Amino acid sequence: MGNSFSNISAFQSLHIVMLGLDSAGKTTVLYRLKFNEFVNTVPTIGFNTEKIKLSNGTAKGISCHFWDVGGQEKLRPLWKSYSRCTDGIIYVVDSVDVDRLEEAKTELHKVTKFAENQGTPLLVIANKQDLPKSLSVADIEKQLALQELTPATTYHIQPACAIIGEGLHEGMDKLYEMIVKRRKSLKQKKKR
Ligand SMILES: Nc1nc2c(ncn2[C@@H]2O[C@H](COP(=O)(O)OP(=O)(O)OP(=O)(O)O)[C@@H](O)[C@H]2O)c(=O)[nH]1
Ligand SMILES: [Mg+2]
Repeated sequence: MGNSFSNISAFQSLHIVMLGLDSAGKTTVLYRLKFNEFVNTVPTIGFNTEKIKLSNGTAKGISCHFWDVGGQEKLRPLWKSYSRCTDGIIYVVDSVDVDRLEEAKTELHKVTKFAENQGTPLLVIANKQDLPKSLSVADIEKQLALQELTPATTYHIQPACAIIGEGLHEGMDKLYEMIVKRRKSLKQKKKR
C-alpha cells in the first residue's frame, strides 16, 4: 500500500474533459480506451460521455468519467463549461494538420486561461503519429508554445496513434500522476 498512487483509488471517478480541433481524433481516443478496439467515428455534434475503468499501467483500475466535446468552431464555446473544475484536461492534436496548429494553439491557450482551469493538469496527445509527415512531439510542443502556458499549468505531451491505441495508456498514466500530485499539494496547502 506504500505506493504514492494508493490514495487515489479511494476517490470517486476522475472527471476528464477531452478537447481539440475537429478531426483531431478525440472520439477515436475515447472509444479506443473504452472498448480497446478501433471504432469508426462521425464528427461529434455536442459531446460523447463514457465512464471507463482504465485497464493498464499505473492508473489501472482507476475509473474516469470522460467528456469528449465536439471540436468544430461552432461548438468551441461549449469548451468553457465542460472544462470547468475537471480533474484533468486532454487536448488532442492532429500531428499532420500543420496548417491548423496555430489555431489549435490559440484555442488551447484560451482554455488554460479560464479562471476555473488554473492548475488543472493537461495531457496533450500528439495524435496520428502513424501517418507519414507527422510532426515530432518536440515540434508540436514548440508550435503550441506549451512552455508559455499559464505558470500553474503542469502538462505532458504524448505521441500517440488512437487507431491502434499506441501511447494512450502511457499518456493516461502521466495525467493520473499529475492529478495525484496536484491533489496532494492542494491537501497540504489546506493543512497549513
Ligand atoms: N491515421 C490516423 N487517423 C486517425 C487517428 N485517430 C483518429 N483518426 C481518424 O481521424 C478522423 C477524425 O477522428 P475523430 O475521432 O472523429 O475526431 P474528433 O476529434 O472526435 O472530431 P470532432 O468530433 O469533429 O471534434 C477519423 O477518420 C479517425 O479514424 C490516428 O491516430 N491515426
Ligand atoms: Mg468527435
